[in-house]
Amino acid sequence: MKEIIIATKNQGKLREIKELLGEFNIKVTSLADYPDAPDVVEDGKTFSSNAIKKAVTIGKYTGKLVMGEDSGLEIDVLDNQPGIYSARFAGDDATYQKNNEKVLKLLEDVPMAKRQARYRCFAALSDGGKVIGVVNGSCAGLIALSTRGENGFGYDPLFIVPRYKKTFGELNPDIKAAISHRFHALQKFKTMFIAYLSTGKKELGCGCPH
Ligand code: ITT
Repeated sequence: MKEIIIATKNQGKLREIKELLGEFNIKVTSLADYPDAPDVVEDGKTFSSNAIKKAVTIGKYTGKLVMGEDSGLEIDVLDNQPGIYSARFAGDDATYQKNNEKVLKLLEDVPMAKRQARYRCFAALSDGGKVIGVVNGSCAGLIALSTRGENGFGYDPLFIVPRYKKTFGELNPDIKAAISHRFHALQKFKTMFIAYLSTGKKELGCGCPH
């Protein structure tokens, strides 16, 4: 069975990506299955460059198909912070709770009408370190006045989806899976992946029976 490695240590992301790739007859692994893989230093200035760096570093190390995913939250009134620094917004020892507290503190005096935000997700595909492509998706929302709900991970207890007037923390994970930034990026990723696998076969003259 073919394998794709998701170059992540984030269990929340991995759970969602596995779910979204569920229909594929492919083995989905992650960095937990490659404990000696090199650390990826996320020093890119954009989500895209960090996603590519994850895919290329782990692709070169393993020689396999790899997805690098970089994502985060952009808040309008904070000039799109935390952005690429979402995981470590409250510092190197940041936890999801500390990050959420920092967001709430910074937005203390900001009324609901000015709390627009969006999640963004970039997903890069590499084959043995060669970049095949990078795709992205986003999801618009509002930052709540306090954390609400236990579902999801990261900023989800703060992220209100206007259509439901509930946070991703409160909403059923199936709803997040159908509308999130990751869902939109992964739809495009699947198209790119299928196209690559079919061209790859032709180029390699793989000896398949057809
Ligand atoms: P890897 O680099 O190992 O993949 P990471 O958590 O450091 O893990 P990122 O650098 O891409 O990954 O940072 C993503 C952060 O953005 C994540 O830790 C959350 O704080 C936030 N985030 C991204 N997607 C999210 C989502 O669907 N729900 C809640 N928070 C999310």
